[in-house]
Amino acid sequence: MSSKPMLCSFKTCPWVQRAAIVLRAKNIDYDITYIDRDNRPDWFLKISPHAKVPVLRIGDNDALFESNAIAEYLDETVAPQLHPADPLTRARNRAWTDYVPTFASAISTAAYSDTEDEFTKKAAKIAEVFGKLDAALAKRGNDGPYFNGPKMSLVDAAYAPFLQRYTFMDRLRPLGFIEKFPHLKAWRDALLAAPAVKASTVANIEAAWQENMIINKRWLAKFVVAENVLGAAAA
Ligand SMILES: N[C@@H](CCC(=O)N[C@@H](CS)C(=O)NCC(=O)O)C(=O)O
Repeated sequence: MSSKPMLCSFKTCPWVQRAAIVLRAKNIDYDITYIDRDNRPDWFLKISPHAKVPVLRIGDNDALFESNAIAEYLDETVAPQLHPADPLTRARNRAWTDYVPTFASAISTAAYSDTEDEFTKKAAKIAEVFGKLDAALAKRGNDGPYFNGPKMSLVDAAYAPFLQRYTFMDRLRPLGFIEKFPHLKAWRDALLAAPAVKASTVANIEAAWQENMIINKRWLAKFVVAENVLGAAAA
């Protein structure tokens, strides 16, 4: 990669975080530009066909969108390779990576609930997606701590942001789901402790996430101690 890539982001976006984890895991020097969600600049709208983040700008003339495409591009162009070399393992990894939007949606739709009743109904779906991942981890044929063993892979980078968002929810309102899935819990613990994951967000990500709950008037916001977090998303 000839010049420094630039990642376009909103402060708390988990899909941007996926790309940032890959950049960090490969020690790629990059810039990050935060876009105002309510006032997206023209230069950004020109390079983001769906007006979404992440977009990775590469050099003066190229830009990529979609976190999975960005992650794969980085993996194909910058060592060390994070996707496994063995074709069968790689295909299994891809298959589980394809499940990320369903997994993410179970967590996000619960987090965005407006009432307790809605939250309880939506949170039930989390146990279902957790069960599937736990079974996949149990069958993966290695001792972890990551999906493919001791080295972090693209599939790890894809799930880590959403396991982190679940953890934020769980700390506000204990849900008791992950404790039922020991393989998933161990994976979550390893991912959240990984240096590439820790370095992939703003330092106050949990406070910024909590502030978003308040700003968007979500039901979970009632468990946030407002004075601890106000201003975090802007900082
Ligand atoms: N499939 C996309 C999802 C990206 C996405 O949904 N990003 C959110 C922010 S976290 C977004 O830009 N939403 C558009 C909006 O808020 O209008 C990807 O993997 O990159």
